[in-house]
Amino acid sequence: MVKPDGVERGLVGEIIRRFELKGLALVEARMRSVDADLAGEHYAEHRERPFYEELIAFITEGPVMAMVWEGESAVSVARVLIGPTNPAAAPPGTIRGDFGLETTRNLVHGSDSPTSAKREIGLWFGYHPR
Ligand code: 3AN
Repeated sequence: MVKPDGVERGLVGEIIRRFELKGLALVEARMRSVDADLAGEHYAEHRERPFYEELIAFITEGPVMAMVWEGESAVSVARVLIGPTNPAAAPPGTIRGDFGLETTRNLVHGSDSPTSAKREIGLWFGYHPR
């Protein structure tokens, strides 16, 4: 998902370009705004964390580009392209390393496992892949 900061800064095309050049295939994309219910479901595992309120406020501040990408090791490959959580410490060449500075406004969300990806595809696109 391209988060509100990435959409607002006009980075959707650049982020899609990087995934496509790597060889992943875009199979779903939907630009949409996020209400507090969807945000809370999406980030349910972070509910007890100190940054939770800030995270929900941020993800609901403007539209996001939700996407489904397919390919060999898609989850781990996407996470390599995205880079570590804190953009200030992310290496150049990664999306966060090239375009971000702050941990909350870190441009992209990527599912952290195939199990999370299936749950999130259900949440955002309403179907459950095999
Ligand atoms: P990632 O997106 O790199 O998998 P997670 O799953 O640990 O990171 O955290 C989910 C989101 O919560 C991050 N993308 C980031 O926006 C936010 N977040 C994580 N850690 C912090 C933190 N220490 N301070 C502020 N926001 C954070």
